[in-house]
Amino acid sequence: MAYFYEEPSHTFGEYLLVPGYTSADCIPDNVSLRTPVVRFNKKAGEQSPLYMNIPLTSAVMQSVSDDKMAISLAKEGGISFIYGSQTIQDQAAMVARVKSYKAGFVTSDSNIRPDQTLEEVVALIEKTGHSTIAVTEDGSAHGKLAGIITERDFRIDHVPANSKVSEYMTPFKDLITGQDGISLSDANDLIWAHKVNQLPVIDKNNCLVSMVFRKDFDSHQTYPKELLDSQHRYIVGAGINTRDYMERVPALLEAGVDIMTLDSSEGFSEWQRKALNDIHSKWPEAKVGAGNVVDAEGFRFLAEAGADFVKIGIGGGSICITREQKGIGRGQATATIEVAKARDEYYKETGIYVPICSDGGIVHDYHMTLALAMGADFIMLGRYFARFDESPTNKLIVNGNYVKEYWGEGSNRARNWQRYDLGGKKGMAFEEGVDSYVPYAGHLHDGVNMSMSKVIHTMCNCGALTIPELQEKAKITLVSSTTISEGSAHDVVVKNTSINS
Ligand code: RVP
Repeated sequence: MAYFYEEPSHTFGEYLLVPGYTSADCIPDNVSLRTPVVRFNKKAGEQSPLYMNIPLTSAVMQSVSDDKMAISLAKEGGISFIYGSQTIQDQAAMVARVKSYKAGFVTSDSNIRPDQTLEEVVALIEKTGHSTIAVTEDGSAHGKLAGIITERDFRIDHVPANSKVSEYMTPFKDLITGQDGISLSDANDLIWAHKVNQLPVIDKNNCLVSMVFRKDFDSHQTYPKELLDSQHRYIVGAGINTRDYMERVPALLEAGVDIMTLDSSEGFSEWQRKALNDIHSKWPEAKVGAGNVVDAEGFRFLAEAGADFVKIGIGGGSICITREQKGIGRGQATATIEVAKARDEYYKETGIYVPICSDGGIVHDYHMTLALAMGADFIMLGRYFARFDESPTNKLIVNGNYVKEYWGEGSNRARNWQRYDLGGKKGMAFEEGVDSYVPYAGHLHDGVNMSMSKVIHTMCNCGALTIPELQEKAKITLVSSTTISEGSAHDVVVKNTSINS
């Protein structure tokens, strides 16, 4: 006979945290959001081989995690999992770009040739959002430097037709440049000494290596939590599938990937066990998460198969229609609570702590705190990150509002059928995700800082200075639907509706 769960499953919106005692030292400045990502022998006093400084990862999705997102999130202390629904070469190239990015040194593929026109400069400025464009002899990223053109060199509202870049640019002979190998602080000294806004860094053949911008040096100073490897490169993750991992994994490792995850809508499967086993036997150093699962049995299966972390969630993603299409899934809060219990039992039995990640379904910032309080070591978000400037998708105006595009990996647009693949040839692919717009939310740095600030404040209300302490001390209550409506402004006419939740 089928198994029936006695209780309905619940999601984050149905819970609240009841504050605990806040002592005098329980202040936001003392809170640490550091959290483990990879399994470790906790009983033996070991540390996880990989920690994050904030408990956020960006989803393995075309519309969320590319190299630009990965750099931006690593600056904040989290990890992006670069999407796997692209060729092995393209994905490995994205990983390599993150690993070769030197904070403060920018390499742009969007350069221009001296014989191109100002109209083309304007189009490039509009496309890239950069106000300074390097001019190289052949227009390539590392071509011989011919000059620099910025939007201050001509009137963008009166662009003379057919004018050549060479007539308006600052030519090479008049540029202040730095030599390859210059440190960021020396580059910054040159920028200030010569009152320029940017410094092209060139090699001995006068070919462009990178650019340093005045604003980047300043911003570099504002990332105290940036997540770096032992060689001071940004940490980056990547999604893999259960079909081509024997080719994809070595390419990603070669590119310098720090952590991978099997990306599947349903991970309690023979294919995930086999993939984990094959990968760990061939590349013992490789770190691979697995999922998604929604119960204790699924967790134990993947933990025993060697998963370095386990991802939780089926059907709760904002763009996900799996529950409608196939009728599988579980409320994200219930799934997280049950898997967290299973993680703790597994630790008691084996001494091994396998971190768990609550994936999808975060709508309000406080849902992040709830997911952590319910036992998640970290969280994966798609919709949240898609809204920022740094996501790979177009920013558009729809009905007078700025939006960004956001589509599911199971949508016709992404065509990531591997994520839903059950092996064999039978059956037709059908959509498990939608293509959508999400409200535009500005810079990732501002958004993430605001969200983490809320998480930290709530932790203080619960008397917790660390995520494990929150998990131990949190008092979590289910609430009625009227309690939920009491929680937002009610019985008043709100004047300012811009409060960011
Ligand atoms: P959300 O943050 O609620 O937007 O959810 C993102 C998560 O949704 C992803 O990390 C993934 O687990 C899941 N997803 C991605 N594509 C689809 C789909 O097309 N159904 N679902």
